[in-house]
Amino acid sequence: MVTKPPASDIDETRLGVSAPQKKAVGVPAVLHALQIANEQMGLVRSAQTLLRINQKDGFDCPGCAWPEEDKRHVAEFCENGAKAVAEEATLRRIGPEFFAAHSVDDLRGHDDWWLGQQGRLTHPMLLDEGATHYRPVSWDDALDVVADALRELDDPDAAVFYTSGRTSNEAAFLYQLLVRGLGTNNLPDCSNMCHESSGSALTETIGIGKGTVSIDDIHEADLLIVAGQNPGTNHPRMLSALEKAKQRGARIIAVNPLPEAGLLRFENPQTPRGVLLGGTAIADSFVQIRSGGDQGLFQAIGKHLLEAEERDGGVLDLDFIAAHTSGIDAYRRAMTAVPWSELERATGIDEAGLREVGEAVRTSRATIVCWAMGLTQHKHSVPTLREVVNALLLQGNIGRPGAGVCPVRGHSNVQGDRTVGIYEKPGDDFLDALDREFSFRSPREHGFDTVAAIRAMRDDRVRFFLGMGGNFVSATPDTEVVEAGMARVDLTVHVSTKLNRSHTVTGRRALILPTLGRTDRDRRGGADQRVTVEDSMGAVHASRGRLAPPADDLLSEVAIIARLCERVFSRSAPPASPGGPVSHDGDPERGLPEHGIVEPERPDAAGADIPANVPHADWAALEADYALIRGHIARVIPGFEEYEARIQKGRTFFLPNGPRDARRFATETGSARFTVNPLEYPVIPPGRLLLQTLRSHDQYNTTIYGKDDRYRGISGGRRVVLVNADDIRDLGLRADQIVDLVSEWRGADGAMQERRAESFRVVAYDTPRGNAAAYYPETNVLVPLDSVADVSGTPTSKAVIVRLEPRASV
Ligand SMILES: Nc1nc2c(c(=O)[nH]1)N[C@H]1C(S)=C(S)[C@@H](COP(=O)(O)OP(=O)(O)OC[C@H]3O[C@@H](n4cnc5c(=O)[nH]c(N)nc54)[C@H](O)[C@@H]3O)O[C@H]1N2
Ligand SMILES: Nc1nc2c(c(=O)[nH]1)N[C@H]1C(S)=C(S)[C@@H](COP(=O)(O)OP(=O)(O)OC[C@H]3O[C@@H](n4cnc5c(=O)[nH]c(N)nc54)[C@H](O)[C@@H]3O)O[C@H]1N2
Ligand SMILES: [Mo]
Repeated sequence: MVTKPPASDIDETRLGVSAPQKKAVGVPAVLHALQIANEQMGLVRSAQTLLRINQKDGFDCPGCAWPEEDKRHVAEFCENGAKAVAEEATLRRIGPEFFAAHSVDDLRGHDDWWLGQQGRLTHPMLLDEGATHYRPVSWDDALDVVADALRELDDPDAAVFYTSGRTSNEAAFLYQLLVRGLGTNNLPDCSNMCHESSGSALTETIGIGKGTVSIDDIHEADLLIVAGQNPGTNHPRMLSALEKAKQRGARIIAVNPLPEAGLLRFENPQTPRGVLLGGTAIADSFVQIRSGGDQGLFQAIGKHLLEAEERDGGVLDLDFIAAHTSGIDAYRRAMTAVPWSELERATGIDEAGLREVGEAVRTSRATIVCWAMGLTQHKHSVPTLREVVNALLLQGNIGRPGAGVCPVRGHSNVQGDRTVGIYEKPGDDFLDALDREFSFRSPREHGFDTVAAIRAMRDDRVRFFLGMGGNFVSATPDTEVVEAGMARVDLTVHVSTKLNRSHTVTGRRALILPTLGRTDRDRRGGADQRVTVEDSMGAVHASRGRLAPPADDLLSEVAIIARLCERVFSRSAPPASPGGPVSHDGDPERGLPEHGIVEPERPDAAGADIPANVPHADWAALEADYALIRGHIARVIPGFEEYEARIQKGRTFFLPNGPRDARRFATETGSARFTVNPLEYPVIPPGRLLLQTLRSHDQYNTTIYGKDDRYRGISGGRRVVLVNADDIRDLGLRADQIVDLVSEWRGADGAMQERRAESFRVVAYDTPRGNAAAYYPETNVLVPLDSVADVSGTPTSKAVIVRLEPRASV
């Protein structure tokens, strides 16, 4: 049965627990990174590779989306960037022999750590219906299988096209064109599980779904609030920027249920000070908030500022408020009405503590709020982030130097993917421009996001699934539902660099299409190709790999998609010359599209399996020269003018950002919006805990590099649950005991549902009462599919109600 959880390859009996560390990085981190690099790549390749990370003519680190400083260090990488690179640039290979030796059943019995350790994929592999093993196929045959399945679909909405955020702008743009050319907007992506709440809240309130600060703003800020983020592990290069800000006199406040090492003290291995003097204390204050209490904290900040204005004046930026915002009166009334006692309950922090944070904000000349998953993966994440905006707007802290919102993105090109069209809810302006450029009519009906895609699979409405990178089965919530849903799909296809669980829990037929990663040389059309990516701060730059790819005939993502486009849009289709106008298929009302594009004629009987309405381009030429794809992007998406010229010069360029560039807010009201959001916070039933699922120091999402979480004092294993010592006692448990985690969720029908993750070791940890933490993806099985954030639909990975059940026998 496919839903059988993998046997853990990690021997959890060797798990060790010691005191968490109070500082991050430093020399041990560099040594650890080099050791992993050496194991995977050997010494020469390690040196060649690590020195090119994030250099001007090098490749973009696949580790995270934090931007590069303009003046680069010789080694512009961090421990975890080096691990990400080693994982990709490894010399280990898995070809047809590997798949002949391991049945899919066998592979399914391994965890993501073991699967990832096997090496780079080298050959397209097909799993026939009923077969026990994948078998090698030629690229042509593999792509024919995909194209045939796509042509045979009765309904394009029965196909799902997932994207993970490593895909380059060029590949992503071509991919969304393929999907829209087929007639659907079913483009769920990892962002749906990640920063979607940020996008939703920021678009509503400031008119752009992105952050408004640049790296210079970070350096210039007077106060930085880092909330719901663990940069010491997940964005280590951010610590260098925070250190620099500090040295210029900035104050840093960490808001987190956990005292994360990187936020407390940081040893920068790139400066003598970091190595010799014990580093910089990063956070001036650590606000140990109750999980899910952040909306209360930002309301408290707003309330404090409003009260101070009332009392003394001179606190608010009244000119900014008058010129650029709407809704202040209703917001003021709401903040007056919310009692301090309620804010204390939400945050677990007393009024004096809350006012202290408020004072830090009041006295700051320029404030930035940075955040990540601790703020985005709650039921009330969107209201929480609207409240962040409210607090900043009061002092005009958006669109001036050293101030703004800074959602710190995860995957290295997740922001770029969205910019170039990976979105299930595309806007009409974008689609109109796309249609004009490629002479077709793209679908207007919105598609599935990640959770909607899973529901559709569960309900047997999905015939085809394609994953452009990522590990859909492990990364998504409610693992058992997802795995059962995957098994109902006719054909599942994964374009991947490494083996993962999504290759083992498949549809009736399955394909693995191996591809190039960032570090690999990408030679097409006789030339080395560059790709481009956008960092967390809206800066676009080129990336070029140099390493010999794992196999000679490996195709890039661009090449794979271009060849699919060729097969489904061009083969045996009529010539691309437009015929008479035709109305959009299935919508006779619509008639000629507004922009007056003449759509191609319906093909005759000979081409009856070709959709009538397809994009037109010279697909082979695009594959041979990615600059042509950038040309299309430049014509379709504002801000990419002279894309190629700017990239050729090796420059980084900033995409336009209304709030940052000109305090222009493209919202419904045409101004930045104060909003009223009734206070929400999790209520934990007696005897239960609120579980957050988070990353260890040795993993990249579902890729598990190793078994340690050095800063948190965990070694040799991953099945731990971190619990407050008083809760352990009150629950009648003891530290080191093995328990099952059982989540409790009341379904729409009112019935209580339970989900179970077995055998976790209880570890006493400094976390607020009632809050617990355990690693993802082992705990995804506990997250109910229907437990999603309001508005954004993001799974509530940081808020799962659980009880701990002692296991009868250890
Ligand atoms: N090495 C490495 N780097 C990565 C990744 C990786 O897995 N490994 N993943 C990448 C991706 S895709 C992403 S999205 C980012 C993720 O980066 P993070 O968001 O830093 O990742 P998480 O481990 O989910 O950590 C969430 C943090 O929020 C805190 N937190 C949890 N609940 C709350 C809350 O209610 N309030 C507050 N204030 N804090 C809370 C947790 O204690 C933890 O410190 O990192 C990216 N970079
Ligand atoms: N419980 C819980 N669940 C979560 C989260 C959480 O905090 N808690 N976080 C969520 C977040 S923030 C995110 S972003 C998602 C991540 O979800 P995904 O992006 O789907 O997952 P990853 O683990 O990053 O994907 C790893 C796989 O990507 C493939 N890969 C790597 N590089 C490349 C490349 O260059 N090209 C291609 N084609 N493939 C490549 C490899 O085969 C590798 O196995 O998970 C989400 N799920
Ligand atoms: Mo993410």
